[in-house]
Amino acid sequence: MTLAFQGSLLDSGGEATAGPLGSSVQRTVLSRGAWIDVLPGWVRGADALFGRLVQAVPWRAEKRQMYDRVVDVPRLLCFYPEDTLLPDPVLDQAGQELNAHYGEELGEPFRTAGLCLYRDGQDSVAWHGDTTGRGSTEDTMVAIISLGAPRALLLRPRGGGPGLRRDLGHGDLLVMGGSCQRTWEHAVPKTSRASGPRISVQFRPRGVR
Ligand SMILES: O=C(O)CCC(=O)C(=O)O
Repeated sequence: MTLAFQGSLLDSGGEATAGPLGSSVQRTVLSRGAWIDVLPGWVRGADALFGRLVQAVPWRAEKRQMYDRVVDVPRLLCFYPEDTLLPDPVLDQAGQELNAHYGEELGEPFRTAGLCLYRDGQDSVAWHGDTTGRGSTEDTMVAIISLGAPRALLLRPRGGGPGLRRDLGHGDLLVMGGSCQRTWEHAVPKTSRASGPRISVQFRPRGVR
């Protein structure tokens, strides 16, 4: 696949690595037991990793029913279930570091990885919480690594109230925790601005989708 991508001037250009998560992770406490953690530029050499994933991942175009029509899902996807080989060793390393940092608080490991490729500003995901599984009834965590061109990830409380926005790309980490999947929603809206491609890698525990 060929996608025009402009790397970050801040990217180290070296080997991609995801090091230990320390005290530099910044937590923002939201309402109703939800929170987010953010660590900008966590994955070093993220642009090289982005380039490898574009090529190595068997990206799939999906369709979904919308009222009486079947429409294209506006992004490409690939899901790695529990105990499958991830498409790059840096993602295994990232998963291990996430488990080392969050394992005690989460009470279980992150086990699956969902990858999404937003090819340009017209690709998007609508407002939702990850409530297909246990996230509808239990506190949990979803950890997202963003690679490639930054896109806005918006969060808003269900039922109304002020939301927030984080622009994520180039190796940034955002973790949604506590009740975030059932009391808040998140979205990556379309943008009419020129936007390069972005990959989102979401680590989730067993039974959370
Ligand atoms: O692009 C992102 O980082 C968000 C992805 C997401 O919310 C999802 O796939 O459920």
